[in-house]
Amino acid sequence: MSSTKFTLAAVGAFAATALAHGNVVSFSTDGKKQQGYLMDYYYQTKNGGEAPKVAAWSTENLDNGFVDPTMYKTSDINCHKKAKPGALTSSVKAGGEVSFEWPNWPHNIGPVLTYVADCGDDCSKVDPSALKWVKIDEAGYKDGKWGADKLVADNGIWTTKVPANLKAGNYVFRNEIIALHAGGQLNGAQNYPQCVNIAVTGSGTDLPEGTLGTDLYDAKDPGILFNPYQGTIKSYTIPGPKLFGAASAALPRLPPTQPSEDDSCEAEGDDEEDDGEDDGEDDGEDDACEPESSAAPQAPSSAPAAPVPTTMITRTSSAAAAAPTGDAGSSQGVALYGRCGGLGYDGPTTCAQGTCKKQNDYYSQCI
Ligand SMILES: [Cu+2]
Repeated sequence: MSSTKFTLAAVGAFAATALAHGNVVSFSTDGKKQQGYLMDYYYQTKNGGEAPKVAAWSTENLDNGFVDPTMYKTSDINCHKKAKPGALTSSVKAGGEVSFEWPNWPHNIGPVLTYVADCGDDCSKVDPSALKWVKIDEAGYKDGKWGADKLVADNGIWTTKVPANLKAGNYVFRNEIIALHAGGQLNGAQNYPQCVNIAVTGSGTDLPEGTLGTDLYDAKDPGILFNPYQGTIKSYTIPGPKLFGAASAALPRLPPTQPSEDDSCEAEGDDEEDDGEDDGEDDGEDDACEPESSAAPQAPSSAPAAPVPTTMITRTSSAAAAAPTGDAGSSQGVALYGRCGGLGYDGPTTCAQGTCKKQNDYYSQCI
């Protein structure tokens, strides 16, 4: 995993990891809560099951990690790694609100942005690399606070107002946090994009030309290669295209800041070896998207019962974290991609196929 390599390279033998926090586990439109994509669904599918149909996009964000600037010119910058469109489409009124839930969000340094991309007749069939993004919401650095400070203060809920004049139609909404605690070094920024299909209703007609995902950012943009530990921050240029409805006068672009040599953030580089399971245990209440109320997504019954952390727990780990070793030759045992260990688990620990690998303290898996 490139993020693992990067973090390990950056911080040496040790890295602090935070519990899972890289996925939007639920979202709300006009106050109505709906199911997000959970990493459990990925494992369910791998186990031959069927994942619930949701409007949120699936990803293969198996380490609850991020997209880094070396991936800005790949399709993964659109909606995270190997993202595929959600099967459903939710809806919101123009002028209404969409909220995204990022449980246990630990990074308070960096901007938060929301984009929409017109997906034509059917968002469930769209190719992410063809989407053209229009930024409808951005929070950079203001009055001593980052956008992400607000997200943390609001318990991981980010709320975006849909422009009242936005053209009615089907959109992919893209909420993104760019964590900059390591942004002082080249390719140290961490982008966490998450996508959901939402139709905007109303009578709006405005929709500016959008920007392809691969054109959104550059590794050396002043708001990407940015040292947040430079003392008093006098100005911060939010990356990406201009905001919907903003005047077209371009803001002066500052030269990129010097990469910092002694980045105190390095001690908290993270995200490798985060767990590959959800931490938001949504109860499935009011989960259904409107188009398929008879097929309401259910909480996966085989979901590993991970304790929901109430605070961010930091621990140190090395790449050689102990993992129970499965007996790959056994004809008995856990199926490929099944759970084979972790705190609170008391099932079989040998794998019928593959090897039992520790993903985190709560989850080991036959892979
Ligand atoms: Cu992180």
